[in-house]
Amino acid sequence: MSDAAINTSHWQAIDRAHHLHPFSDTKALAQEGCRVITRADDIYIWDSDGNRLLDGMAGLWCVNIGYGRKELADAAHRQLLELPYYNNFFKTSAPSAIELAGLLAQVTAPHLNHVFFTNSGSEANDTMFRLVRRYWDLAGKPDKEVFISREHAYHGSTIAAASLGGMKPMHEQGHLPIPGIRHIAPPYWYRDGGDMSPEEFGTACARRLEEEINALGADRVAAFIGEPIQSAGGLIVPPETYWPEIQRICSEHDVLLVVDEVICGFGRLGTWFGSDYYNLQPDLMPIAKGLSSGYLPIGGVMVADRVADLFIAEGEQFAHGFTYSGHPAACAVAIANIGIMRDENIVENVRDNTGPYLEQRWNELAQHPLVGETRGVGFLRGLELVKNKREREFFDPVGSAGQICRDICFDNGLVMRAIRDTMAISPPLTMTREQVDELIELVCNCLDLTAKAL
Ligand code: PXG
Repeated sequence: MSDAAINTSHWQAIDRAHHLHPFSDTKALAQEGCRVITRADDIYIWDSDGNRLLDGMAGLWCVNIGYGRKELADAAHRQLLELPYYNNFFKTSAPSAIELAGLLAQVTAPHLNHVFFTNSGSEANDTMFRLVRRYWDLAGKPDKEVFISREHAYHGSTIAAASLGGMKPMHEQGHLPIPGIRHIAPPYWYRDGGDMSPEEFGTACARRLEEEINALGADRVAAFIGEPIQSAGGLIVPPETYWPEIQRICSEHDVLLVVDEVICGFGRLGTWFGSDYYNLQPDLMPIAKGLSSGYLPIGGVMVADRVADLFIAEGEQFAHGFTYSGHPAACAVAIANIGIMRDENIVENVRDNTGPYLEQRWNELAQHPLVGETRGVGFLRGLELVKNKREREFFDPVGSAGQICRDICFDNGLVMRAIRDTMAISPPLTMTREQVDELIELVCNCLDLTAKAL
C-alpha cells in the first residue's frame, strides 16, 4: 500500500471510532469511511489520497477570498503573539475587536453602525433572537414576540436558529421549533409557481407575510427573518417583486426586518451584502462565514441605529455573550480579509467581470437534458435536476438524483452541494474566467455521468 493509502485508512479508523459528524449518515460513514481533506490552495482542495478537487462550494459557502492567503495566516500569527485572548465583557475590549467593529460600520449600510460579535452564524441568529425580544421589551411592547420565517430556511443549528429555520427533519429532532415562531412558504417559483408569472408569484408569496401578520395581530409580531437568496434551502432566488413587497409589509406593520447575510454577505452576490443587491434596510443583520473567509470562526449581528440607540438610551445591560465574542485573532483575520477584499476589488470584479461570465456559462447548462432550471446571482448559482424538463416533472423520491450527482462530482474532481435535486455552487470569489471554464467543463462531465447513472 502507498503511504497515502496507509494514512487514509489510519485516519478513517480513528474517525469511525471516535468522531461524530454533523449532518452525516452514520451508517454510510462507518461503511465507506470519511474523505479526509489535507490541504488547499486557491480554489482547489486535496484529499489524503492525493486527489485534487475544484471546490465549487468554497468549503461550506465561506472561503470567499480562496485558500492559501498568507496575509490571513500572518495576521493570526501576529495577534496570537501580541494578545492571544482577551474578552469584551464588563466594559473591556481589545484593539482588533474595536477596529473590526469600525470597519464593519464602514462596509455595511449607513444605518448599521453597531455589531455584537459571535463565533458562528448560529450564535448570530440566537443572539439576534434575544436582541429582538429585548428591543420590544424596552420599546414598551413586550407582546411583540413572534418571529415569522420561511419553510426550507436554514439559519443554523442552535436552538433558536434551528427553530427559526424551516427544515422539517431538524424540527423532528429535539421537539423544535420552540414556541413563538411561524413559517410561511418561500418564493420558490420553479416548484410552486404553477401558472403564475414569477412576478405574480413573488407578490403572492410576500403577501402571505401580511396575511400571517394580520392573523396574529401586528401587536404580537416581532420580526420577519429571511436570507436574500435562500441558499442551503435550495438556491431559491426570489422574483424581483418579492423583497420590495416584504420591505413594505414590515414597515407598515412595524415588524423588524432581519436579513440573514451569513452566506449572501461579503461579496457573494457581487455586492458587499445581499441587502445592497435587493435594496433592503435590515434592522438586524446576522453575518459570519465570508467575514473571515472561514480562516477562523467569527460571526456577529449588525444592529441598526433604531435598535442600538434604544439600548444605549435605556442604559441596557444586555445579559448575553460568549467567552470568545470578538476573539482577538479571529478579528485580526477578519480585518485582513476585508482589507484584501477592498484592495483587490474582489466585490467589483464579481459584479462586473467574473460574475457575469459565470452567469453566461452557467446558463448554458440549461441546455442539458437533466437540467430543468438554472438560477442564481453573482457567485451563488444553482441548477435543478428534473426527470422530464418539458413536463417539469420532478424526481421521486425528491433528492434521489441530487445525491447521485453529488457523489459523481466528488469522484470526478468537483465539489458541488446537493440540496434535494438542486445542485449548488458558491465558489471562492477569486475564481478567474479560465477557472470558470474549467468548472463548467467539470459540471458538464458530471451531469453526463449522472444522466447515465440514473
Ligand atoms: N445562516 C445561514 C443563512 C446559513 O447558511 C447559518 C446561519 C449558521 O451558521 P454557522 O456558522 O453556525 O454554521 C448558516 C450556515 C449546508 C450548510 O447545508 C449550510 C450552512 C452550514 C453548514 C452546512 O450547505 N450554513
